Amino acid sequence: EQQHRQQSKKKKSIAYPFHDMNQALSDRNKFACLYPWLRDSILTVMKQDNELADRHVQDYLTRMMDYTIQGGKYNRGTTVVATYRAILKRALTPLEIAQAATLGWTIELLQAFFLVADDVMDESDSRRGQPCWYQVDDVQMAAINDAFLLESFLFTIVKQHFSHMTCYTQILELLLDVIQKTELGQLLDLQSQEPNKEGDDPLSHFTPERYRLIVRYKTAFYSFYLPIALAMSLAGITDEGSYRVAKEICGTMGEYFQVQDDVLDCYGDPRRGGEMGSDIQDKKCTWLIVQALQNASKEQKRILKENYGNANDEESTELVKQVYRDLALDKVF
Ligand code: GPP
Ligand code: MG
Ligand code: MG
Ligand code: MG
Repeated sequence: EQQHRQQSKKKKSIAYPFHDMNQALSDRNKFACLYPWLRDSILTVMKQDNELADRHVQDYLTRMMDYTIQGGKYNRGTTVVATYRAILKRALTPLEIAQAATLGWTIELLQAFFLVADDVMDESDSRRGQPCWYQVDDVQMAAINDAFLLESFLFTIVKQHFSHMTCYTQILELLLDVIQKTELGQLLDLQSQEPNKEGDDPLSHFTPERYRLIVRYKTAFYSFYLPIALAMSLAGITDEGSYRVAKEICGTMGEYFQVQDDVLDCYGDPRRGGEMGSDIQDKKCTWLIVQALQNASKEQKRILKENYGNANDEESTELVKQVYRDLALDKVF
């Protein structure tokens, strides 16, 4: 409590859209209400500081942000609000909701930054039910720059809203640390897909240890640990032990989440909101292939080696899926 009262070093009043924060709306709806306001405040900063009032620039940025940031489930963003409330153990004031939601939006921007770049690297076609941003006709490789911009915008928001508070440095360090960890996770992920050298066992990297490392770094830090840790920072928690415990628990949750995602990629129903899976063709290090290799007979291993990661080959994919079925991996899950 005392730490919390000391949070604001100086007084700074930000004209949050309190009207929306006061309404009887769910956290998710209050969270969503804040988006146009935050987007426009980023655009205003661009106009003021960088003389970027040019209509072309403003219109492009508006379109780019609307396209890439919106449309997700906002689980990460709204978790900041829920965690903040859980830590303070009481109802939040409209200001507290607005602050926690703003911090939540920084994770949504971070996620947009990652996904725009990831779709280029993975040569994906669609995301959240629409073409990937780099697949839009007049965007293409400008998407790489847009990913960098999205990253920079999240720090614009953090500066605007939290630079007057004692938790500012902690928030910045958390974000920088988690960005680095996710990028290292992406590296591990990309390396597991690399074509093998002649004579190598093509699936030798797909071990449980390797899997665990990839998903903790690529997914768990930014999806599970970051929302909790940001809320902890906002609430004035500073002792490192608490963050260590949170990191451990969130790592396990993130691992479970990714295992589920991998299972849905193969067994999910595209008609019920899932995308058509492509992990087998893309030679992804998934929970399913790791499990299969752990339990496969010699003959099944041979089938997996010959057919895993054969892009655009439906027959190969079907053979891999048959091994998964024979090993009853859905039951194992
Ligand atoms: C998506 O993983 C990628 C990330 C969450 C991290 C990206 C990090 C960068 C530094 C770019 P994926 O490719 O396995 O998932 P999806 O199926 O959603 O593309
Ligand atoms: Mg991808
Ligand atoms: Mg990827
Ligand atoms: Mg997946």
